Formats: sequence, structure tokens, C-alpha cells
Amino acid sequence: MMDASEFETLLGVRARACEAALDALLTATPAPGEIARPERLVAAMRHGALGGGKRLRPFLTVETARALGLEGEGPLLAGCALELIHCYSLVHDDLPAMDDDDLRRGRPTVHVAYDEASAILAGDGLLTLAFDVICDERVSADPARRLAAAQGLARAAGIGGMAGGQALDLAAETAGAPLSAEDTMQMQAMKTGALIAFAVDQGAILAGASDAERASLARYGRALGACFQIADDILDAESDAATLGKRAGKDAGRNKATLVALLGLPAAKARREALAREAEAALAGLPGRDVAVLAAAARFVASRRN
Ligand code: GRG
Repeated sequence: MMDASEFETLLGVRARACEAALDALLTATPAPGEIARPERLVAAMRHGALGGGKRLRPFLTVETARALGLEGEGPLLAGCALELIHCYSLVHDDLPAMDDDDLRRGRPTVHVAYDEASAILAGDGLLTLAFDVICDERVSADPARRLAAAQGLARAAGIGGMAGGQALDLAAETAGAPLSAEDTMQMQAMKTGALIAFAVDQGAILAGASDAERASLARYGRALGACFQIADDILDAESDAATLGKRAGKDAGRNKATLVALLGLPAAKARREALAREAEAALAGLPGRDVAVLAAAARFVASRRN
């Protein structure tokens, strides 16, 4: 079993590798077929994507692939594609038309450091770059695996995944009646859960997992995503901006649909623990694989402080 401090050390090691890979991708040098990369746009994209973040999603891709016997730069690069989507979603979510935040990862948000149009374009640039990266031959020598990863990425991020979940969340804010617990769980499974579940699934895709392994990992990823979101809602209710690197207490202030509001804190915490246990239990479906890091990731997600 991997303890919490070993896990956090490994998370830090992987985060640094991810940061270096993202840094190399976000350059001012045009790629073949491009005309030029405007300096201010590149700078705004770098502000949104570099210098912070746990890099949990790339970590999950890399560690799922490793558990299935695949090492090397492919999973890291695929994880970076997913991280670029995650960073775009944060840049756009922070805009005045959405969550209207001025602080992210302990720094001013992109529209504050630059301007609103630049933040919209930086998000567009990050989203688009993600699909350039996932198509890169270095992701996998097998084009079928690259294609499956690209389609999975689109579906996790798009109308039936993150963007759709964000739309449901925003609609609920302005609707007269609050969402039910069931609708809240579906909205969250789309808004946050889809990218986390896909982080795991793309590791399985790239490593050529069997159908049975992929199904167990899908159960793990879904429980992990739900656990992550409820932990985020509990942190919003209980923590402070200095610890989080973003504003706290925002959900209660704007009647956000969260399970903390619906169930109350003690029941929300019990659900967080149950989801972490469910994620760990799903790993029993991978006999003969070293799943210690993935199990530790489930415990980390339930106990994280930022
Ligand atoms: C704008 C299409 C679009 C979608 C936005 C993900 C999202 C949808 C909004 C973010 C709002 C939010 C705070 C959601 C809670 C879960 C979450 C994504 C938290 C931030 O993720 P972490 O903790 O962040 O992995 P770091 O900074 O570590 O990368």
C-alpha cells in the first residue's frame, strides 16, 4: 500500500514532467502548417496553463497506463492534451459571463491579467491545441489508439460531457427550483466527472486494456470523478481562499446546485468516503496489475485540502 506522503511526492514528480511538456507545447514557434503565433495570445494561454495546478488528470492517465504495463512519453502527452482542455475550461469558467472569478491557482485569472477577449481566445487556443497534441504520433504508434483517444477526449469535453454539464449548471442557477440530488449528480458527472473518468480511460486505451479491465477502470474513474466533485464542494464550504488558491464560499452565495447544499455537510462527507471506497473496490477487477498508485489516488482525492 502506498501512503499519503509517498503519493504526494509522486504526484509532484509527475506534475513537474507535465509542466515541462506543456511549456514545450506552448511556444511562440509556429508548427508546420501554421502561419504565425501572436505573442499576446501565446502569453495569455501560458498564463492559463502553466505555473500551478495539481495536474491530477495527466497523473491519472500516466499511472493507469503504467498499471497496465505501458511507460514512456505517450501517456504523458495524452495527459497534457487533457490538461489543456481542463485549463481552457477554467479560463472560460472564470469569465464574467460564467463564474466571474478574479483568483485562480493563487494568481489573477486570465481575463484580469489580460482582458476578456484575450481570455476567450486563450481558452479557444488551449482547446484546439489539445486536439493537435492528441493526434501527435508520439502519443501512440498505433493510429487506431490515437483516434480512439481523440474521440474519447471530444466526448468527455463536449456537449455530452463537460460543456454540457456546465450548461446544465448555469441553467440551474437561473431556474426557479433547485435541482434534485439525482439531477445534481448527473450534472456533476458531466461537468467534472467526465474529464476525470476519461483521464483513466485514455490510459487504458493507450495501453490496450482488455474489455474487462477497461470496464473496471470505468467504474473506478466514475467513482473517482464523483468523489472529486463532492470533495470540491466540501472544500468550498469549509476552506478559505489562501488554502484553495481560489475564492471559497462561492457556492452558498449563489445558490449553486451542490450535494453539500442538498444533503448537508455530514452526509456529504460520508458520501465522499463511500465514493473513495467504491473507487478502490473497483480496482479488484484488475487482478495481477499493480494498482497501488491508483488506490492511493482515490484516498488522496477524498482527503485533499486544495
Ligand atoms: C467553461 C465549458 C466550460 C466548462 C467549465 C470544469 C468547469 C466546467 C468549471 C470549473 C469550476 C469548478 C471549480 C469545478 C469544480 C471541479 C474542478 C474542475 C476544480 C478544479 O480542478 P482541480 O482541483 O484544479 O484539478 P487544478 O488547479 O489543480 O488544476
